[in-house]
Order: sequence, then C-alpha cells, then structure tokens
Amino acid sequence: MIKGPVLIPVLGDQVSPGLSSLAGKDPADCVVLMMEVMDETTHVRHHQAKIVLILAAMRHFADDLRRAGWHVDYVALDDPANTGSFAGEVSRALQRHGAREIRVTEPGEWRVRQMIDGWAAALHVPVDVLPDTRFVCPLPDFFAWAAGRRELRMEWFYRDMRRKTGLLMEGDKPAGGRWNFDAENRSGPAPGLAPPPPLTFAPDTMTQDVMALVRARFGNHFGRLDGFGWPVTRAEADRLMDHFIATRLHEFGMWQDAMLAGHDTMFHALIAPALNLGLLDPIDVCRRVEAAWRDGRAPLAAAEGFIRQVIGWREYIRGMYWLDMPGLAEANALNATRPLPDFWWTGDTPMRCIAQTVRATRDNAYAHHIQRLMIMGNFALIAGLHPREVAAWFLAVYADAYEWVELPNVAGMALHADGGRLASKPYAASGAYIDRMSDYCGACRYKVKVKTGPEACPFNALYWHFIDRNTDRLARNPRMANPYATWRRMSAEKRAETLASAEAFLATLGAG
Ligand code: DLZ
Ligand code: SF4
Repeated sequence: MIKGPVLIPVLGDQVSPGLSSLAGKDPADCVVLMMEVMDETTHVRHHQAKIVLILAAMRHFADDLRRAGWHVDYVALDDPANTGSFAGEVSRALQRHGAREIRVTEPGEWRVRQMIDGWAAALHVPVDVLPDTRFVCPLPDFFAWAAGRRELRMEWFYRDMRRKTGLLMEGDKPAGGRWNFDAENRSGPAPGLAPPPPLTFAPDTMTQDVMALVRARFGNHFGRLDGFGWPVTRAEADRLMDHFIATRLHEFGMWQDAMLAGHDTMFHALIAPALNLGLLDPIDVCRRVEAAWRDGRAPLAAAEGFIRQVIGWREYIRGMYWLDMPGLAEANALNATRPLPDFWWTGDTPMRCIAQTVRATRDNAYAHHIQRLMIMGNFALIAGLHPREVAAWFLAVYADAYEWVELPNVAGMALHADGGRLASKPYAASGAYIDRMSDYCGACRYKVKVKTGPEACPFNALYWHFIDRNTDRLARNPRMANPYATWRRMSAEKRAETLASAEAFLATLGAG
C-alpha cells in the first residue's frame, strides 16, 4: 500500500522555522498546511491591524518554508473552497494529500487544543501533538513547580528561570547582587522627557495585498490600518530588536511605567507581537539584552526589567493559563457584571487617560503595559465591568494578544477575577496614581485632585466604591489593610458623598 505524507498544520502564531512539528522531519515526506480561516479572524472581532499582521506573517513564512524545501499547501482566506475553520481545512487537506497522519505543535489556546484533541476520532487518523518548545519552561515543568505550593508567586518562578537559563547570573548569584530591580523602574515622566520615534516597516506588496483583503472583509472591525508598520518577517523583527537595544533599552527601565499623551510607545521594545507569533525567540532576545548590559550599553536595572518580563512574567502567565483553564475563562470572584461601555471602542469620553489609550489602541493595535493594566484594567476593575467582556476586548484589540497571554493578565492580574491566585492584591488605583505616572490629567476635563461631584476625576470615587462594595471579600487581605483603614477613618458623610458620586458616574455607563 502506498502511504501518503505526514500533514503538518502550522497555525498563525507558529511562524517559527524551529517549530517542534517541523523539527527532524524530512520535507519530502510532509505537507505543511497553513490556513487563513474566518473562524479565527472573527472568533473575537480582531483589530484590523492584528489580522493583517498574522496573515502577512503567515504568507511570508510560507515562502520561507518553500525556499527551505518544504511543500506548503496554503489556503488563502478568499479561496472559494475555504470552509472557514481549522477542522474543515484539515479534513479537506487530508483528502487532498491522502495524508497518513497529522503532526502538530500544541496551540496557544485551550479552545484550539480542544479542537485538535477531537481530530483523531473525527478524521480517523493518528494525531501527534508536540510540546511547543519555543517556550523556555515546558508545561510539565511548570505544573511540577506549581504542585503543592500554596502561593504561586511569579518572583520564585522567575528566580528558577534565571538559574535555568543562566541569564544575568554570576555563578549561582544574581548579577548585581539582586534578583529584581523593579524599585528603580517605576518613575513618572520627567519634564521634557522625549521618547524616540518607533521603528516601523513599510508594507511590501505581499502585506499590501493582505491589507486590501482585510479592508474589504473586515473593514467594520475595530482599528485603523493607516500607517501599519509591524514587522511581519524574522528579518524585520530582528531589526526591531536591534533598534530597541540601540535607542531605547538604556532608558526602558526607568520610564517603563510612564505615560505621555501622544507618545504611544514610550521606550518600550514593541517586540511582543513578533515574539508571540514566533518571529523572535525569547532566549535569543534576552541574550541580546544581557550582552548589551555586559558591554556597558544598558544599565542592569533596564536589562533585568526586560528579562524579567520575558523569562519571568511571560512564561509564568502561560503556565498559569494552562493550569487554570477552562475555569479561568469564567472566573468572576468579585461578581462584576457591568457591560463594556461604548467608549471602550470609540474613545469618546472626557476621561483623557482612557481616550488617549483607546485612540492609541485603535491606531496601533498597541498600548503599553501600564495603559493596559492601570488605565483600562483599573477602570474595568473599579467600575465592575464583566471579566468576560473585558477579556474579549483585550483579546481582540492588541496585536500581541493570544488567549494564553491575555486571559491570565486580564482575569488574574487586572480584574482579580481569579480571587487572588495570580496577584496578592487587586491593582486598584485612584486618579492620583495616573496623575503621578502620566501627563494626562492636566488637560483633562475632570480634576484629578477633586474627590467627589461632577468635576471630580471619576477614578477617585470609583476607587472607594470598589473598596466599599468588596469589603467582605477584600478587607481581611493584609495587603488591603491601609485602604480599609483609611476608608473607615472617613466620616460617615464623606463616605456617603463618595459613594453617591460613584453611583452617579456609574449610572452614566448604562445597565449593570
Ligand atoms: C488570531 C488568528 C487569526 C486572526 N487568524 C488566523 C488564521 O487565519 N489562521 C491561523 O492559522 N491562525 C490565525 N490566528 C491565530 C490562531 O487563532 C491561533 O493559532 C490561536 O489563537 C492559538 O494560539
Ligand atoms: Fe484620567 Fe482622572 Fe486624570 Fe482625567 S483626571 S486623565 S479621568 S485620571
């Protein structure tokens, strides 16, 4: 009997030549299947630029694979026979090629994993699902680390990853004598601070074709395509990384949390979209940053801050996702039920911090971590927006967002919907924090120093409303002792006035 080839589906965020499903295989014995499918572009209504990024990276990668000798069967979105789903396309491809087995690298989403786990039975073919070796910490290692621990704190995991990789290590000691330089990485913007312009990449004809397709098919999705400049190839992603090290890394740590109106990228690396697609390798980018520190091109605090995000937070978040799914998608420990206000999509609100962040998000499919966590996330937390709606928004609008990274950050870190598994206290803050870390408040129609009434910054009364309505759940948390003590010290009149002010604002948000 003649045996068909091995079918290797490569998903949109798997555009890496070292992918485990390709490793060690003879191209002559395999068909690589890449699929542009409506189910994935509309599962949440992804930002137009995110769809362009993913489809353009897929098309460029298909060419790379062909040049390397692989037979790539590429199903374009506008192929008339396209069924619109991974399962439909895998089934068609099995028939087309008479494939004898499927070999696939584990996907980044629980939803897709469920689909793949159903293929063997539905398609009557063996399916080999391989670990995604692009991550530094294999999932079984993460589960072993988590087993039996009462608290799964990132800091301990991060130290293990430093030891495992040897990054910023001097023997068995952390470089500079400390594991974490975060305390030096928290400055508000200095007067006159001028972040460098970001490096962008002009779309080539292949990417322009995808832009035309996305405009025609998804022109009603959130987001703009004008000025699209994300890297869509490994060569471009490498240049972006070099540019970050040359122009931004030395200041990155200090201004990591700062926000300036009109400066949408500050000193951030902007590599997350490329990293999460597989255009960059996490260990490689960390080694490049470590080398910059060792050659005196960057301070240790900046290098450590970057490396902590990549081998610490990013890997920890991915482990927590697979540990806590599927329950995490439904978690709502604080019983937040309010629907997402329209201004999350339009940016049409007098709250300047939110208007700036939504505008940046619409223009670039990007906002930096403090805009995400402390403006949008914090607002959602203290206004009590429903975690499912907030998570769907974050997943749709950011170019780097895949559920494995988005959901633990949103449900766990930002919304405390996991009841504190990820973060020991909720990241709730009033306007004072935003004022300290940004230049947004000066020109805002609200007054950040006013606590109640129609002129007051809404974050102020909402913060206390959040504290008050969650007393039963949070007051016993030792890390919340200060806010609860302050709240109790306020006069009964002040408390009532504050709650009424918050209620008046919440009433403007509509049902909930
Ligand atoms: C996010 C996304 C989009 C928008 N489109 C596609 C696509 O057309 N084809 C594809 O293979 N993957 C796409 N993706 C990424 C998948 O949704 C991704 O593989 C899962 O989110 C799992 O991480
Ligand atoms: Fe945001 Fe309040 Fe500052 Fe306005 S005053 S920008 S609403 S924090």
